[in-house]
Amino acid sequence: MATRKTPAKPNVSAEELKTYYHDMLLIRRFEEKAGQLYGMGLIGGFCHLYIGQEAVVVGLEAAAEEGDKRVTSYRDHGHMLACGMDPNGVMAELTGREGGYSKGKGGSMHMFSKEKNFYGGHGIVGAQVPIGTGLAFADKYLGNDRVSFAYFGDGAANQGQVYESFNMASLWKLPVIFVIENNMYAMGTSQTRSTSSAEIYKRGEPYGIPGEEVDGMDVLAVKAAGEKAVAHCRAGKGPYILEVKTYRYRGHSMSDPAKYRTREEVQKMRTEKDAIEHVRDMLITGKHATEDELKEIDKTIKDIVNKSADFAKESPEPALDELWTDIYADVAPQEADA
Ligand SMILES: Cc1ncc(C[n+]2csc(CCOP(=O)(O)OP(=O)(O)O)c2C)c(N)n1
Ligand SMILES: [Mg+2]
Repeated sequence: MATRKTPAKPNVSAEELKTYYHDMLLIRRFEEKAGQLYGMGLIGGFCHLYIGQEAVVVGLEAAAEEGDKRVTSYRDHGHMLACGMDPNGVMAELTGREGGYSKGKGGSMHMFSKEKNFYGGHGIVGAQVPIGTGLAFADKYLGNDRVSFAYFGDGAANQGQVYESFNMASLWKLPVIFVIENNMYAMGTSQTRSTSSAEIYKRGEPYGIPGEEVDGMDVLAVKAAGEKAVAHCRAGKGPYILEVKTYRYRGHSMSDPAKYRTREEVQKMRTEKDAIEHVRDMLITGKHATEDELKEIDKTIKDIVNKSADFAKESPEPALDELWTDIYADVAPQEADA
């Protein structure tokens, strides 16, 4: 894990810091609530929580602009909230209800928002990488200056399709940022047991893709790296790789007892590296916010999250005939846009 480079009093506005604090805390509290609902049997199937990794997506969203696109894996609730999707719709989808983003038929790993340019939620490890590359291809073809973020894990970085994507993205100078969220584990396998070369950000070198390592527990460092990558892509220079070092505090999914690492390892990360506590410290020590103001933010978030859980519980299950809808498109997308 890289050491933190952010000074105690960085050159950012109080408002900016408060926004990051808010956005990261929203993800954390939302995920904690999802974990509770799972425990109560209200969420079924798989559920992969993002707790610990919040600074990655919040930092990168701060570097993105309206119209940029994002696609990620099954560990996707944080990405949805960070790009502005409605917590009610996300929670209702988790509980398989009509009010969910996929009308309760997709669940945790299969949500999309055309409005927010969120292209999923993908359960097949690495599958989102060629999809993100394709999104960037579309933007290049259309001649706009949009950028796509393709997020994937350290485990997914060992997939062959990632390198096919690197090749095409570099060849055609596609505006895609490959974001490797290196949380040190792929299910129960640590990176040291699975990965021959530890510096994943260097794996673009044979394709001529620049890459860098980023401290993913420091939202300001992530944002700065994101801005650099975005500028590179928007200038037409092709893809960029960010290997963001992070850590997940919970198991791989809700059914993981996490026997492959020690409690002390998790505790050490939580106490020494937590991204939310770090911003909290900056806010308080830099006198950007008072304890009372932060309490107020905490309360606002608690209300949003509780409301989303109530909405999810009250929304009805999808009607039986919904089984036969949303299987094939009625109109081909090209015709719909014409
Ligand atoms: C093609 C494929 N192989 C295996 C799996 C089972 N699987 C699900 S998640 C996972 C680990 C992926 O780890 P990583 O890419 O590091 O992402 P993280 O879960 O840490 O976010 C595996 C092997 C799968 N879903 N798809
Ligand atoms: Mg991983």
